[in-house]
Amino acid sequence: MTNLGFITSQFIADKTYLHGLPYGEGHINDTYSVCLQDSDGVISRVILQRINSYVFKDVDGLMNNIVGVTNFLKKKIIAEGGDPQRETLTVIPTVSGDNYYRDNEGDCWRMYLFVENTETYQTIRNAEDFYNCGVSFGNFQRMLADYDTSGLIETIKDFHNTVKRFEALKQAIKKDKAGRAGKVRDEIKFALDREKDVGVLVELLESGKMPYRVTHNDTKLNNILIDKKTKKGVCVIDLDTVMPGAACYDFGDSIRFGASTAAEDETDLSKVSMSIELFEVFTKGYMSVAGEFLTPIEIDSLAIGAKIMTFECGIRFLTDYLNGDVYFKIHREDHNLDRCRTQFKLVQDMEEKMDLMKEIVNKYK
Ligand code: ADP
Ligand code: GN1
Ligand code: MG
Repeated sequence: MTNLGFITSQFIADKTYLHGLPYGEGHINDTYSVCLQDSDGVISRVILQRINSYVFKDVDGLMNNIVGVTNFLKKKIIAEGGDPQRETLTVIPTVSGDNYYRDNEGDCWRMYLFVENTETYQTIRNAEDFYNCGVSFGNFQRMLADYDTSGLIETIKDFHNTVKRFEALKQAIKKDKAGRAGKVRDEIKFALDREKDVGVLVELLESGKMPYRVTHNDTKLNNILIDKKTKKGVCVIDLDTVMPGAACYDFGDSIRFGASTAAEDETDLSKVSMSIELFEVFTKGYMSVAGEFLTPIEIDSLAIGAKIMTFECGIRFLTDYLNGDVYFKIHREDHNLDRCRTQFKLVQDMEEKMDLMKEIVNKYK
């Protein structure tokens, strides 16, 4: 069993470890909230994470990315009069000054300041809150617009290359490692019927028609810490996938998760749809910031980007299901299949609402 007290002491030696508890609902890393006490009896918390080394092979490069990006953001936040310890992540180094700690079993650990008085949502309760999320993710792209990408490694190659994701699905169907393909014929058909969509964004980027920007690439709702009182987005977290990408990746992934009327793993598909009201408030918030720097082609890509990001996520869940659940953490049988089904339901709904989605984007440009 992991000794969280020992791991914690590799980062903080002058406080007493009280306890550590699993925290959050991420699908990738193992996150703990760790309680500490100083010599005056003051209790504080930090975030301790075991980095998923199956997903992230180059932990040195990954942590250099995060330290580089957060240091850069801190300077901008200070210049804009914000709080650099609250509005971006703060990596706590190990006692020997490293960005992460590798334990005897080869697991890699990192520690962050705990951003207090915030919460994360799994689904949006109030449309206005989603407006604030749009502003935050728009601001994240804005603040990183002049970041020197030569120092960024690609932490997961071809992360949002939908063409390659589709290829991976075809391979998974062919190999059928977990013997599940027979059970998901409808989902496989749904995916294969949409092959024509998969190259749209890749083609725009690779032809140079659409610029690469520094994007977050995983802008789901629970990757933004929301102030408990003001309900404004405070801090964009989960910076593992900050890499060059298309602006619509971030817009699209936010819509995929946050504009859904149900949880990502809802089993009652009648509850799952893309709320056009939520789509509109997010678009309004995002465009209030990003409208200033996006090119017309990028603006045109937003609505279709939402659909493609959702489709891509659906095929990733399906691929993982066929491969035997090796990538995303699952908490029940068929969890990845349930997740795939919600994504495909959303795709179908977006196909019906696409004209309206485009009209809404145009309204705020
Ligand atoms: P994963 O990659 O597994 O999604 P995250 O980095 O997103 O991991 O962390 C999982 C959850 O932990 C987040 O959704 C959030 O609720 C919480 N969390 C992460 N970092 C912090 C932090 N610095 N302060 C407060 N909560 C955090
Ligand atoms: C993963 O790390 P987390 O839970 O925020 C995944 C995203 C998916 C998302 C689906 C590095 O995000 O790409 O969209 O699950 N992150 C990685 O919920 O693969
Ligand atoms: Mg996360």
